[in-house]
Amino acid sequence: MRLEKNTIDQHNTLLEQKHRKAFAYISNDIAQVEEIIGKLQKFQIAIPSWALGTGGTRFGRFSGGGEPGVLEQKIEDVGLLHALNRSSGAISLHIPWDIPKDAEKIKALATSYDLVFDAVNSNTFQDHPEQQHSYKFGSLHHADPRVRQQAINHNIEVIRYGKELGSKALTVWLADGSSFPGQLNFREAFQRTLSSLQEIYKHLPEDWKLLVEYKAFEPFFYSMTIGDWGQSLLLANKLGPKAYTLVDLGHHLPNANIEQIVSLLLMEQKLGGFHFNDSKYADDDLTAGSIKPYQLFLIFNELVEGLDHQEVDHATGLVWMIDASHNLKDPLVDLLQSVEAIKIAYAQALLVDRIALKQAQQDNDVALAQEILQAAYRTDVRPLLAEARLRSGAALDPVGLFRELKIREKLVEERGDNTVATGL
Ligand SMILES: [Mn+2]
Repeated sequence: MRLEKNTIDQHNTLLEQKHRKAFAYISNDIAQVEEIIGKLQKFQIAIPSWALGTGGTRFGRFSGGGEPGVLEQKIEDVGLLHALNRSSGAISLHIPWDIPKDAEKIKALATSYDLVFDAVNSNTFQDHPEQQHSYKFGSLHHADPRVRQQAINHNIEVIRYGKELGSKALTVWLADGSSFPGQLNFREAFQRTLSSLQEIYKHLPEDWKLLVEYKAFEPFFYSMTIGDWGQSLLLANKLGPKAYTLVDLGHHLPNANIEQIVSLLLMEQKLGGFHFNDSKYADDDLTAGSIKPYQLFLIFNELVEGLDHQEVDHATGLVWMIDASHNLKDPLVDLLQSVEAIKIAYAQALLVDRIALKQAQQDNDVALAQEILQAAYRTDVRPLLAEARLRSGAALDPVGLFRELKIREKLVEERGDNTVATGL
């Protein structure tokens, strides 16, 4: 289904008066309000094709109705999200879950929803029916050169699909590691990974990025071959200028200071992109901002500071993406909530009084530094986001309109009650 402009306009007309009041109240106090709204309008967060269906747990999967069964329907779902919030103008594909059989047609369909293709993702963390060698003991780090070559070829194929769709980045996340001491020679595993990535890097178009994602543990529980940002940065540095580190919020050991990692990667000009999600215990893949919204703000505080320091455009400087999987909520509502939480943290970070903060740091005025950060964090910026949406032609209340229009019920009518989206 497609959302018509007049449906959104009608919804907005009913809410506009209330919104105007809230917006006037907050914008009075913010000198740079127009600049912030402009930045919010520009800031887009890519939706991964695998987040549109209900995710599973290790113990089971409870599919919701009306899930997108084919790539065309996934694009349609992201189109719905983008129509509702005008902040999700990109889709990130996972190969081989979403192979574009007719790239031109797929591209035209995406364009009709005003969507572009973000990073393409390879998958060597599970076996696929047609492949010859198993990834049970890893892929790019595997001891057997035939397995490595198969994984390299897969990544080259993913680049080819991405080129056809106008994508500009390849994200590599490896489920390569070990679960028992002695299983792996760490140095050799790392070196094999590097030489495999070097092969893939050779096939990367000039204007592309190679994003190297890391993860502390899971699926392996003793070591991961790209386990932290240090290992990812080592690889990115050795690979060359097109290689970057990708930070997935859920891929750290508990209580890691992710904002400091972000700051230093930016300093090294090696932060390539982001996977947003939230977690309580491990890689829980919960809705962004649902558990630790202050951490999300602190991360954006460093992002804004670091990007401004290097005069990099916030919207285009990094690859921004959600990487979450939902097994309780409607995946579309959940994605709307994630995008909103990410943009709230971004808007709050834009509000930080940078000059005053710098002075407080210079003066070692610790209490004042905290006051400055928390003054921004405790500002209710939701009317700013709503105003940005209104000006972009999106809904003032995307989740409310989704429910009001009974979008899920309509998708169930169209697609059936017993659909299962490809993915996790
Ligand atoms: Mn990720």
